[in-house]
Amino acid sequence: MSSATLTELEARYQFACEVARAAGSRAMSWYQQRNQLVAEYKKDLQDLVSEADRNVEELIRHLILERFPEDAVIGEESGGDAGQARFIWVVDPIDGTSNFLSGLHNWCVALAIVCEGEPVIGVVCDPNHQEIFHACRGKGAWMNEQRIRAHSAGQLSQGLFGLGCSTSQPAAPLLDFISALLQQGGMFIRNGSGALMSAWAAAGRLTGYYEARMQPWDGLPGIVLMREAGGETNRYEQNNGLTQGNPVLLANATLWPQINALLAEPLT
Ligand code: 2AM
Ligand code: CA
Repeated sequence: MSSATLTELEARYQFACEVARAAGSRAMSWYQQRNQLVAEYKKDLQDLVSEADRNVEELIRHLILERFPEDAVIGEESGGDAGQARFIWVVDPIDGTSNFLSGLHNWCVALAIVCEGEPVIGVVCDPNHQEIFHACRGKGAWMNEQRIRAHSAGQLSQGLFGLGCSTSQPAAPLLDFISALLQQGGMFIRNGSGALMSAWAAAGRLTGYYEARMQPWDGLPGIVLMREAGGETNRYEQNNGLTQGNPVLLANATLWPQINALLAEPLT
């Protein structure tokens, strides 16, 4: 466990929520004028970015470094270097950019803080619904002022299970997983924002969430949220997950092994 003191964590936890709200509000102003934005492509035609992503990330970086100059910030759009910093902020200014540019309301600002290799704070801000999901190690998981908990389902056939995918991963294993889930009487949903769906899983709206690979900036907030919501996660930190990304499987302790058993390569 990291050596972060309560004071260090509390100061950053409160501030992370403030930054996420400010970023959510800035992103919302861009969203309301989205017709003026030009979509640009990163790795392929499904991997989008625009001026809004870069501008919101710049705002987040500026706010964090003004308040905590000794911390490091790593962002999806502008990268960054952790250096020797004890607290590393990992930032996705807009998770769900494709939705954002298409006028679909499922997108969010996602932030996480890692201290000495441990993800300790996770925040997901959804300004379209005035919801902020937040968690800090040892303090539970919350949506606005309300405590949230993982879904209580005991069987795969209950509720909606969240799935994420992108062109970075092969289709066949995902199709096999979906097929196995449906054959067990389960049902899935994909909304196009992995960080937001993970937060919904932590809030018990979904029975869980799976994605074959999530980058740290969209994966880490849900990892912290689900752990603090009383659910299970895979060991996302292993094999350089904090810098390179890893698969993500979130669910309650009863469902987690049942879902994991449906994967061609079960997780640990
Ligand atoms: P983004 O909106 O921050 O780019 C959409 O399917 C989900 O996958 C979103 O969380 C999106 O994040 C992410 N995503 C989109 N393109 C991706 C890619 N090439 N590699 C990994 N994740 C990607
Ligand atoms: Ca993004």
